[in-house]
Amino acid sequence: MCGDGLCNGDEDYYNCPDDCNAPGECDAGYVTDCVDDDCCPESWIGDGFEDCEDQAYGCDLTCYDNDGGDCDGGSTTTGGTTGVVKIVMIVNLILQLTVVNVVILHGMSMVLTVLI
Ligand SMILES: [Ca+2]
Ligand SMILES: [Ca+2]
Ligand SMILES: [Ca+2]
Repeated sequence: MCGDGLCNGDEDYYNCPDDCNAPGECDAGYVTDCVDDDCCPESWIGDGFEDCEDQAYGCDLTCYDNDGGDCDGGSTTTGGTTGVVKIVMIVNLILQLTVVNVVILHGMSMVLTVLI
C-alpha cells in the first residue's frame, strides 16, 4: 500500500516515492549499503557483527572503514586467505623472537590453534 510510510512489497522509489527513498538516499541514522541500495542502520558499523561482502544481515558495510573494523580478517566467510596470512605473520613473529619466552610461545600456539 503506497502512502503508509513503509517501503515494502513491490514498492520502490519509482512507483511510490512517498514511502521509498531514492536509490542511495537513506533516512537520518541510516547509511547506504556499499554494493546495493539498501539502507542500513548506522549503528551497525563497528557493532561487532560482520556486515561484509557476504551480507550476512543484508548489508555490505565494508566501504565504511571495513564496517568499522568488523570485517578486518578473522572471518570464516571471507575464505582461507586471511587465515593463512595471519599464520605466516605469527610464524614470522615467533622467528623474530631473540629471547625465547615460554609464556609468549605458549600464548602464540594458543592463538595459532584458534586460527586453525
Ligand atoms: Ca507502503
Ligand atoms: Ca557491523
Ligand atoms: Ca544489501
